Amino acid sequence: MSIERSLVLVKPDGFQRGLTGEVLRRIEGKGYRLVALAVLTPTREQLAAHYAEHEGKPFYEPLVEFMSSGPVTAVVVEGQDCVKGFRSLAGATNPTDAAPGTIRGDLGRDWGTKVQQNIVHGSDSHESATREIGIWFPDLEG
Ligand code: DAT
Ligand code: MG
Repeated sequence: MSIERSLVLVKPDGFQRGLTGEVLRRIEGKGYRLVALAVLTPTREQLAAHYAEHEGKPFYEPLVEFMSSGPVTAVVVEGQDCVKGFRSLAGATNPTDAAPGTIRGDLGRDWGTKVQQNIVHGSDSHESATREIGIWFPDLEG
């Protein structure tokens, strides 16, 4: 049990659909704090760093293409075990599989959308969170 930070992105589909507020409401409702927030269109360089673990996979190029297609909201979230906790709020990667009650389960669209259009990103470990926060908020203090 520890207070930690996680890096959340409201992806271009979520941003475009006006779901940033809904995502933030769920994060704050859980008791997490917002430490930093920015609206920006990611560069391919940022995305290459962010998604380095997926380089070479079949979905990598479409993912980077999609993520650089428009603005996202990048958020640093802080709270008790919030890396795991936000992953629970987000639900399974594929919105079709995501449980009702989760962001992807409630808001993911199954009509003509691809898996990468799953509204949010959340860091998958404490180490990933530290690495990703450095990419999106290089000037943020500890
Ligand atoms: P997550 O975002 O749940 O951590 P991930 O890190 O495995 O999932 O993958 C990063 C993103 O890539 C994911 O949000 C959507 C996309 N993706 C993952 N697996 C995919 C697949 N099999 N086909 C298409 N897109 C995929
Ligand atoms: Mg991931």
